[in-house]
Amino acid sequence: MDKPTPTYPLLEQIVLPSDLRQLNEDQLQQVCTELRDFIIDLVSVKGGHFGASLGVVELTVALHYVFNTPYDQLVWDVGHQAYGHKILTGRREVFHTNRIHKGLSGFPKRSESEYDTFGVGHSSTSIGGALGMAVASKLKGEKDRHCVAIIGDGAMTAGQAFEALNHAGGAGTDMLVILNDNCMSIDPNVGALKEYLTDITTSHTYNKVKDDVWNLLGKISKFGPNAQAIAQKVENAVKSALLKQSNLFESLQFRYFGPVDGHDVDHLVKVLRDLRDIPGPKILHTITKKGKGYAPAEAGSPTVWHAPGLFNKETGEIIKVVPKSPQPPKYQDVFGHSIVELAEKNPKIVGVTPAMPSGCSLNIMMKAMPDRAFDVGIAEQHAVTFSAGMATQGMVPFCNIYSSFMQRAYDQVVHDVALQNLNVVFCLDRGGLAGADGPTHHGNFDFAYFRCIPNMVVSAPMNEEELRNLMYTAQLPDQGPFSIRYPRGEGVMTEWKTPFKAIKVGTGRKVRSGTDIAVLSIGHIGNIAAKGIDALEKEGFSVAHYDMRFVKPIDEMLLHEVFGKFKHVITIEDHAIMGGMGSAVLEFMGDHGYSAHVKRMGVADKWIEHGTQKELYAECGYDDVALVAAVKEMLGENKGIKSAIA
Ligand SMILES: Cc1ncc(C[n+]2csc(CCOP(=O)(O)OP(=O)(O)O)c2C)c(N)n1
Repeated sequence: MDKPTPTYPLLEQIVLPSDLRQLNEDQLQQVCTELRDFIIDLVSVKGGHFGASLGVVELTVALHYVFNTPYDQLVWDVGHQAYGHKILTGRREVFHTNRIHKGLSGFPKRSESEYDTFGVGHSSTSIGGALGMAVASKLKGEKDRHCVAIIGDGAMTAGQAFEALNHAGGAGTDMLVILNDNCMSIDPNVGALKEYLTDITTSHTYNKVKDDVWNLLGKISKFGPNAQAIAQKVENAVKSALLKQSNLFESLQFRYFGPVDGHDVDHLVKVLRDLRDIPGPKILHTITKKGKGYAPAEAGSPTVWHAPGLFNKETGEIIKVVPKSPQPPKYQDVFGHSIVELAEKNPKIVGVTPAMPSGCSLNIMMKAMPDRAFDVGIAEQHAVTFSAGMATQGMVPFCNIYSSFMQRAYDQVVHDVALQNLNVVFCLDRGGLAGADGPTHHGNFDFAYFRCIPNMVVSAPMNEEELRNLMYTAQLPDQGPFSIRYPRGEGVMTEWKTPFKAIKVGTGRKVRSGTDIAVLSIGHIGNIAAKGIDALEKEGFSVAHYDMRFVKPIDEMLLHEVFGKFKHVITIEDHAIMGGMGSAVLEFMGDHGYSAHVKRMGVADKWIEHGTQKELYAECGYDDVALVAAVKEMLGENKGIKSAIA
């Protein structure tokens, strides 16, 4: 029987980068074509990040071709663009499990592969990570080991990236930073750095110097051991240009090379070979296009094609499942529309997002009120301090940051906002288990990390109406620091445009009465708990349900009622068990001398991998099924039937 024609003839010969390195240089373009097709074929039917990986296909192939990976260390920033890297490093055959429960992670992960040198998901860590590796190599005497950070122009806007450049440049460390410039973050990149990179790309001076530099670099391989001398000449050439135009990276003592076409794999191979042999800190500026090589993505919005979901790869049509009946909106969209409504009435309200306008839906306000809504770049710390500054002047900033990214800005929350008791409203999006993005993006810690900060109000709505009312309450005069956290995805109310009403801070509400046991929930997970309680009622259990709304101040009146009436209490939250709402309830019980059997349901003290939210709630044991089981375990299987008979 004839062998079937391989779909990806060259790619299928590559299990590891060592196989890639066996190929001739003139085969690399074909590898790029096949790698791109492979990504398109799989992401179109499985979903995931898309545009960024297509944009670095040539860079990925060239890096693994030139560098001796995994001995040489490639450090990808954010990691959403590393699909090509994964496919070339032993994971092609299992790539169809990408982002699926128990499958490959959507981001580089040390435990997954020795080629994944640094776990990532949050941005702007690559330069610092690679610098640490380079310094460690030097200390260990590994003179032949190369460390390369690959960072996008969006990720480069973060202070952390500049902190690392500053350190590396000052220390003169041998390392290469590749600045992959596609002018895009998820949304269009913002700020002065973006303008600067555009200027440098189009500057005649630099293009002239670039040619001089390449001429010199062309000689470097011939010079071999004299690389240092050549490097000096390169430096002088660039420095002479600096007299005419200063270069930001040069002033940080990096040697700057480029810009080069990041889609010309042959040229990239030559350039990387040359740079590999130049000592000291170097930066190579590559110009790429997000979605490169897939016409609908190149022609369409890079924001949409960042992670488009499933699509028909022939037509480029993004597949949208049209529900038969109206569905509840996403919490994100309720936030986006409600802030505009509130801001129309209250001129002090402003909106702030660190680079997530589409993700958190602040883009609705940016469109409606461009002067009052700010995308500050990937700069969570700055977003918080900037909000604090505005709050000192009587503005009411709604600073919307994903729960896991807020971890970056903890000191700013403590020092700049809470200590000064400023009225900044923190809207924590993606609170709880975030789903397919996995542990880097789960927002499991915010109740715990905010609850211990004096002045901070910590709240979470159970539905759209509560989100709107909490937002309304938070902008009333003199509220101080106020956090409102909600999960990724849809709420529960199709009719969600409810009139705004103030909620008394620190009050929960009784959702349903009962006599056998009390379930205390916080946030959206309360709806899933309610499903379990429905099932339990059908079996004859009488379960009281309270929606706490606030973790802090916690509703003490409500808790006196609960502990006065019930010997069995369950707390349930989409959050780490340690330090969250359940912990606050236990503290109350201890402080007031109550005694009851309290079971806390939430995320145990371990890392939770990726999967759908539903899969993860089940895995972590706090979905409706787990609640039914927990109630039965606490009360005894037949308690419901007995109480029904009695
Ligand atoms: C600390 C942090 N904030 C926000 C994000 C969300 N995020 C993921 S990718 C991305 C854009 C990155 O842009 P860039 O570095 O230019 O890479 P590109 O997608 O353009 O290749 C953002 C904002 C994140 N991953 N980490």
